[in-house]
Amino acid sequence: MTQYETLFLRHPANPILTGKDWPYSINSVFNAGATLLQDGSTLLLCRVEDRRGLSHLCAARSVNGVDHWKIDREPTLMPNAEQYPEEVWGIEDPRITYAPELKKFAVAYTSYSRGGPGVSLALTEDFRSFERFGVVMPPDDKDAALLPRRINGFWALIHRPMTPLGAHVWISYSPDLRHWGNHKLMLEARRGAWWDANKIGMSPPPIETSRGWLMIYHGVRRTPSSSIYRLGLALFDLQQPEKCLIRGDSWIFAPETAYERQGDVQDVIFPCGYTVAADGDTLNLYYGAADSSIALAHGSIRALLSWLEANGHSEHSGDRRHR
Ligand code: BMA
Repeated sequence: MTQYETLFLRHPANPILTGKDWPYSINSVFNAGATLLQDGSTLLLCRVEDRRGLSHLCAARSVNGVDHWKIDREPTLMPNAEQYPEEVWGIEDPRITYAPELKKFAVAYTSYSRGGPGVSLALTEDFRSFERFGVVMPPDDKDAALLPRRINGFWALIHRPMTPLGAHVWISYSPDLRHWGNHKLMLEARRGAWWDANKIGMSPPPIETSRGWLMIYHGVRRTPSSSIYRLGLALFDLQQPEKCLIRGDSWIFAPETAYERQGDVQDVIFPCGYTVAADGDTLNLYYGAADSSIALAHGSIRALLSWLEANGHSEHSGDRRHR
């Protein structure tokens, strides 16, 4: 039997955070955004679901990014339906990007409105106070993250609008983070039997490498019994991020362990954040497992890029067999 290469290794302490660790009563914790703080410690902005079913965000900090988490005693960012009606059913799945120009972290998250999920944006310096921008992409849209710097003078937001033709990844541009336009299709869900047919979305924010923006994205395979969330890779041009340079054919990481296969939603791995270790190569990928806990897996950026070279194809080859 062909042996597939292992690109992500699960941490033996998985799951590293569950609802039992929380200082207040919750249902579950999953899908956390991640970033390194100035002192080298790790911050996770976790999606916490309460027993009403509504989510808010809560920060957890750890020196080594694995254990001894210091979790905020109270929710860090609560939905504020009075001022932001789009948050009436909660806020979910934050992705964090540090923008050196602003000297601030940009948090793109899903606001769950009566009209469906939309994308909201907030800026923060310390994950204690937040400047909310409200909805930047109306429903139905989610899986968003800001690129860390302007591209040709414009901020760029990657997101996943739902269309009658499927759920594909798009990128949009803005001069001021408030007015968005120049929308471009970035990565299309494949069709038919593919693991990433019909519905895909960016997982954590893209990773900037010398060869391009490396995107870890999820593909949702609908089966008669469930939906399976798996991860794949694609690489995009640094100066023109809507241009896909290489796309991997097979998925590279999938639900396998008990905590990924069983939980509130079975067969889901859902990373919203990563940190890069001091060696500049080791990737610490934080992912929600079965919508019930947070887990950690390690990979190597170099290994992901070589795998793509060997197992991907150019989206511009005109070869439509892959669609
Ligand atoms: C997606 C998102 C994620 C969730 C996943 C599985 O659509 O809503 O928050 O983890 O479904 O339920």
